[in-house]
Amino acid sequence: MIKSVFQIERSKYTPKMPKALSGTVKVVEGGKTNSVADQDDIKKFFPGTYGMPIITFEESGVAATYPVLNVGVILSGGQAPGGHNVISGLFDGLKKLNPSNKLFGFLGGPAGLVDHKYVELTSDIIDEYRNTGGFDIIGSGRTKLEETAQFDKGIDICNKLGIKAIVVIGGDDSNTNACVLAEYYLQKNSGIQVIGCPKTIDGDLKNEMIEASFGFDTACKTYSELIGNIMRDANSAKKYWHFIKLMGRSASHIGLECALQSRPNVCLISEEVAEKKLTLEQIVNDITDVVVKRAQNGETFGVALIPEGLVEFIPEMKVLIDELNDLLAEGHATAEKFQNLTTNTERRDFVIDTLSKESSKVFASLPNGIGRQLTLDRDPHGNVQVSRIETERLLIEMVEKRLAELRRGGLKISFSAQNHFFGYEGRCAAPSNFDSDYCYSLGFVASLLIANGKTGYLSSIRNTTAPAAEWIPGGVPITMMMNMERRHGEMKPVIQKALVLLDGAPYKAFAEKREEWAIKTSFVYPGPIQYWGPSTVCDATTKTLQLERTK
Ligand code: FBP
Repeated sequence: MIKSVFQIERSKYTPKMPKALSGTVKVVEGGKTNSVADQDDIKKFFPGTYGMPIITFEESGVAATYPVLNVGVILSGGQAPGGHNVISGLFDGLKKLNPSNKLFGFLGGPAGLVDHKYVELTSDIIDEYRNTGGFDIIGSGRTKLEETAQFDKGIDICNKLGIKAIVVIGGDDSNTNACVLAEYYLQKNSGIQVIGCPKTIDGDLKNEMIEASFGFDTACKTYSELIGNIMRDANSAKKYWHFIKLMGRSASHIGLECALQSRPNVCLISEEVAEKKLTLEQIVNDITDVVVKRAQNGETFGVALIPEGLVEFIPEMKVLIDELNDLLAEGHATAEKFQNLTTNTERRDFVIDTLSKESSKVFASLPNGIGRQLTLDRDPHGNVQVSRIETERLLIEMVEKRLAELRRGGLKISFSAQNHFFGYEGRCAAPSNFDSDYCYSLGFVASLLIANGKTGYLSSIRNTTAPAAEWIPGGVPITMMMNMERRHGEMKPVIQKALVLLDGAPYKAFAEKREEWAIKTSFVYPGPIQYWGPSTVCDATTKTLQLERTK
């Protein structure tokens, strides 16, 4: 593999670790735990793994020996910076426990476990990937592990390779599946443990015990750098409004964090849109107001941040999307009819005729391109692929329309817009110091959870706004994060997604300032992630984490 000068130097970085992990550790168990909601139901689904205690690892100073064990690792879902460090931390942790331990990587995500595609990860391979972005060491995928036939195929390959534990590096859906797998393997007495690691740039796998999902830090810093650059360009040329859609399938954490870092003129928060039941028209009118006020101050430019998941939070769009999901659901007669139509016009007309009156009106009011994007295939979890819906273009078009109306009433202002989508640019960036350190420790802790016989746990590192030496390593039972939710028409136990809290410190900090930022140009230019230099720059955590932890 040909490496850039940066990669060569960065590969020498030694992730900082909690002091508690420097020698041998002892397990300290807390009290029994409960799920965040629906305790009776969750208990029924997870009789073996429900109620387990929270675990903390503390320095023991007592030498310990561990029997040889083989472990399998899976990268699941979207890429997030730091995944390679989770794997290198896991590898180093296993080798420290017993140099004869082996780590196998299942290829291409959960499908690798089912299809028996794997590679043994040796130090030669691991060393190539230390402190690098991406998931290319073994690849990732979105195959859902949910059927017992898949679980049993997993047992076959684990038995063949002598694997005693599987580590699933994934988001809320993947770790929900990891917990189901842990329970199944426990009930079957298979002797295979399952441990999860909290991954996703979206930042929505977090709670009291999991302070952040890895990748969020690097992705937000990367987007904020780009947003800052665009702001400076906007402020120099003074002729464009830039509408920037930011990744985050559902929650608006990324948009909010980037807003706190860069101070845009507009930043929509999907959770607020849902809470206030704002219509698309109201959203457009609000943005137009800012455009007009700024133009009247002579500032015919601006930056608006749009969360990727917005459309699903606008009440009338949510109803429309739910209806489209049913209409296009696999096996439904309407889906078959839709697929058999050949032209876009036929498909659009069919959808308009089949939807309820209200949704049909909403669908018909959307530009053709957006309508088409809303009918594209769903992901394996049944979600609309919001990254393929050009909400930023939709909003530009609608603001232009609204301004045309105002111009007819005599208003004289110009508006010229550029659209951007920042998503994939940030998902595989070289992990920041925070993500390099955090991920390495998460992987290392996973090896300790395994060595101590745990299953159904998520690897956890707490106290993350303190220097890494003071971080608290441990494990949290996955069942503790679960509640019951309707999925594909059925109530299912799932990890509760962490949306932006409107009474949370990050949102409040933004809401307090946004009116000022809207009218008065207050841009901040965060600049690129720094890997060498003063710790105040290199080790800074996200503003979200700082605000949440100082509440
Ligand atoms: P995960 O939840 O699996 O981490 O994925 C996050 C994400 O990057 C979202 O922000 C985005 O909507 C989605 O993946 C895009 O999916 P894909 O990679 O399949 O295009």
